[in-house]
Amino acid sequence: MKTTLKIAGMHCNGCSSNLEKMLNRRKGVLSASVSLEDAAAQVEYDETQVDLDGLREVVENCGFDVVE
Ligand SMILES: [Cu+2]
Repeated sequence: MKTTLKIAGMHCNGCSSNLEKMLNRRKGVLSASVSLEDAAAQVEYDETQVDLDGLREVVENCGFDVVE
């Protein structure tokens, strides 16, 4: 499963690389890449192990928000 999440609250490369690292650590995430310019995270995940709420939780734990 692939999704693109719009992320609010990232200000620098430190923000985006931290979020990318934390997403990649989440169980069920196969690959995640975060773009500061696009304010977006592209995430490929195994939907049997993590869902959108789980991904949103990672984003919020990093101090950012998912824009609906
Ligand atoms: Cu930052």
